[in-house]
Amino acid sequence: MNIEELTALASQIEAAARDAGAMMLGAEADKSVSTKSGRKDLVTRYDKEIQRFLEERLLPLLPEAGFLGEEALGHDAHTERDFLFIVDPIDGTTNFVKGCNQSCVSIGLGIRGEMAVGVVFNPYRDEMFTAVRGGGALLNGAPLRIPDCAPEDALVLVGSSPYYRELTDVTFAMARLLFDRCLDLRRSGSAALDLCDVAAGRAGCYFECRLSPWDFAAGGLIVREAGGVVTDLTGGPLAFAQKCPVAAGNPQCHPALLQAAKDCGFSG
Ligand code: LIP
Repeated sequence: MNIEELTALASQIEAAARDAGAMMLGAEADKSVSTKSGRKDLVTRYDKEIQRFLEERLLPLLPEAGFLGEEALGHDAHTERDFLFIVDPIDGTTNFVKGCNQSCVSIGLGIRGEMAVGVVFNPYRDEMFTAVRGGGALLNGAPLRIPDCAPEDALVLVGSSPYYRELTDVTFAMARLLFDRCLDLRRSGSAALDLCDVAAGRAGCYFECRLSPWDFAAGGLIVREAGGVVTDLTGGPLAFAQKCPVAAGNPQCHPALLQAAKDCGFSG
């Protein structure tokens, strides 16, 4: 697919994301909350309903694609296919449950293992972040170019990996080092929105010691296409087929994340 074809597809993905966002805004107070891997890993009936909705909207656009969603809905994701949608129907589910208004719909499209389209929609702020590989990144249609700034002038977004308690000590050790070396810390609770805030220059960098592909697939491309750097915490490439650590930042701040991981003995 060329950039023009990917851009046309991105517009259709945006429309689906916007309709999914409307489902979030229309949610009733009773969200039928349950837990998955542990007491901190929440899921609601809306996560599942929105994922089903997106599957019905997106697969007709690319019938040959697989669909990897966060919620297990009982059928094969076909991750072996050349085209693969990687979808978090509600990124920031705990925020959604608690009414924090800091959640989004995250839709990525991978082609033979490389991200080609990323769409993240924040319905609470009506912000549509979009990226096409080689075609740049947009916020509500306006080009995004990540501003560079030194770590000492940067906000650092921290992901606390709440589902992986074995990573708590190293996460907070890294946060402590970065608190000293940078301007200040922030924790939003949505990896995809954190990545978009880096792309928009609202923060200099973001790290999280373990994320699932649906958390970072779309946002990672948006950061890259805005001129940022996205790797794992050793500086290696992100793998979209598995959980991995994520380090994203403007070119001056990204190295500070890798240094903090090294100084704290992060081993992945
Ligand atoms: C969440 C991420 C967040 C991370 C949580 C969780 P979910 O995604 O966006 O940054 O700290 O562990 O992975 O589960 O709300 O879709």
